[in-house]
Amino acid sequence: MALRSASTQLLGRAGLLPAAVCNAFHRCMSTSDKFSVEVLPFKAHRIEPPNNVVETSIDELVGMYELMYKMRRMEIAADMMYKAKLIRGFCHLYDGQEAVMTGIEAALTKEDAVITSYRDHCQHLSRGGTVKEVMAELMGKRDGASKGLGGSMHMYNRQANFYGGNGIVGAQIPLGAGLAFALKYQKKPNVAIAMYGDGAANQGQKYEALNMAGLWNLPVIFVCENNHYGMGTAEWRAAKSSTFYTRGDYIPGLKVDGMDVLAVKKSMEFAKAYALEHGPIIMEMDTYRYHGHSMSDPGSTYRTRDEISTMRQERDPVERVRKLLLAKGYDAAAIKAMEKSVKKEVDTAVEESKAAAIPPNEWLWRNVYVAPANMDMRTVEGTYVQPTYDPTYSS
Ligand SMILES: Cc1ncc(C[n+]2csc(CCOP(=O)(O)OP(=O)(O)O)c2C)c(N)n1
Ligand SMILES: [Mg+2]
Repeated sequence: MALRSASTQLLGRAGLLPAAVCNAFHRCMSTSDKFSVEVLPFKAHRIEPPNNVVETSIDELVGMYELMYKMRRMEIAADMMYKAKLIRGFCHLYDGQEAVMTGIEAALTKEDAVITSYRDHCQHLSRGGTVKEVMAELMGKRDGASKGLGGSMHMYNRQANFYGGNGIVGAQIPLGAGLAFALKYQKKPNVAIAMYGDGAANQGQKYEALNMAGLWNLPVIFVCENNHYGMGTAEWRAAKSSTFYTRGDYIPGLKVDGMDVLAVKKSMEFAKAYALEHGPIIMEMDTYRYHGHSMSDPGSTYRTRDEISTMRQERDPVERVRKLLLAKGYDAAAIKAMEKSVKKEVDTAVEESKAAAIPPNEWLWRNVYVAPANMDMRTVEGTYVQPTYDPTYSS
């Protein structure tokens, strides 16, 4: 599926985006023309890997760039809002890892299911959600993705088959296998993506999920986002074997450059076809998070500043696509125009979220099956109330 967002199309219609590009030798092509790009070869376990040549087009790259740039700006805005104490509690940012979700999405339709960990803001965007929904949820406002009742770790969008946002490390892995079971049971031509980190990859529940998924040939793609740290613990300190793509034993696996959106797209197209025909596969995405584990972690006590800046300079996933677009002759001014429009969208989402209302007190009891007896609720202002029990969603 080509990624091309509504605002890119608007820019295009307004004549801000070029319909054709010409290189230094004045060879011109349409922005929908296909061309090939070489990516790093894939490493494989118990499977013949696909080749490392990826077909793409300017249109697709522009869509990918816009989505990744939006993810980046949104996470930077979230960092600022957190420091201004407008966002509280847990908050795990995704900047650095944008190519993983963007590349996955390029190989899927919204009929495929996605489930992930607490690092979930950008998945909500890629599944078709808005910056405003994420920002308002982060600020605990009723316009948020989960009506302000979940916060950072609980984005959710049932219509787009996005099953969230899970705060318990690894919990989403068996749930992902369950989603695949449902898809197979309903005879749908779709896969489930279960995303987890290198830390979660050592958990027992992952191996139980792999066993069931392998036994029943479930169409599930286990995506290990290896950002090389679980909180402040480096992978080598926690894992006897950190070749996570081989850790499924009887389940095949691929290792992919997760900082290259085209490598991710190509590998995921392959994985989807494989999973539909044969069953589970593990994809290890080699990636990196720029921020600390969460907002309470400065992120520089267990790794060097040098490591972070080298990664930014040499492997940044957003910059990689921008450079590729420019190398293909795409107009720098068109990129600037798009960036400006994304920044505006993020700024507006921040302002609207600040101004939005908090959920009414009684919403807290909405998803509770039994009326809480004489239970006090502490409000945002620090007072105590006993809201009415109304599970009917009437308001
Ligand atoms: C069952 C459980 N144990 C511990 C925690 C605390 N915890 C939250 S995130 C995390 C590290 C996970 O690292 P990784 O799987 O690599 O994911 P990343 O944060 O790097 O995306 C830990 C230990 C938790 N939320 N749940
Ligand atoms: Mg990790």
